[in-house]
Amino acid sequence: DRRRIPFVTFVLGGPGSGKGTQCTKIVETFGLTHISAGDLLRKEISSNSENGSMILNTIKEGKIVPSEVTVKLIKKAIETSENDRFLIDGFPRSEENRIAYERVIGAEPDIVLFFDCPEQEMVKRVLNRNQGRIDDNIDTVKERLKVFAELNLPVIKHYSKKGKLYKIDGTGSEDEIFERVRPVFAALSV
Ligand code: UP5
Ligand code: MG
Repeated sequence: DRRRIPFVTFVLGGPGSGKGTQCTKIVETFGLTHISAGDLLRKEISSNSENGSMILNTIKEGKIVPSEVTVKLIKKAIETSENDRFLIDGFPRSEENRIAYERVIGAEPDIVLFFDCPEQEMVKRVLNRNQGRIDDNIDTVKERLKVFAELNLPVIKHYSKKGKLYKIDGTGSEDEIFERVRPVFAALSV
């Protein structure tokens, strides 16, 4: 039977901290549905939607797309899914994003994962990715790091105060990191 209110995990961390990589592993092991805000926005660009060029320019500059646009895409992804347990990856990126989400969805997330990783390691990973992302260049990465520190860290602090934050050491191999994540979901048995 479908839960009326879904179980939601926000997955946060700086650019290249391993959010997407770890979400894939969580999906494989625990069966949650992965909703990547960045992927939803990139899909909007490639589908030539009305907001496509605005989103492209915002991502190119490493800035944050207006909450209204992103929340709408996330809401649709939740509503069209058969699942009732979600990983929302790379969102909310600011207090404004957070407040817009909580207002529109009408609920707070159940838990928040934060992949804590040194800046130099994040830069190295992003610049090595080589998948043609328009924001994977040194200038945009610097801006993404700045925006993360200024606007996303306050969101992380907010959920820490609420006792919902799981801070995960984001250094080491992908498997080592996943062994730090595993107990979070194993204990919830969600
Ligand atoms: N890698 C992963 N784990 C590794 C490990 N342990 N050791 C060595 N290498 C590792 O990993 C990054 C790279 O590192 C990969 O090549 C991976 O193989 C390797 P990944 O798992 O992709 O890290 P992730 O944290 O997902 O990095 P990403 O670059 O996706 O993070 P961002 O937060 O920068 O990107 P996102 O797609 O979320 O957002 C992009 C832009 O969209 C934002 O800058 C913003 O402009 C816009 N946006 C919004 O405006 N609003 C939103 O809500 C979301 C996005
Ligand atoms: Mg990602």
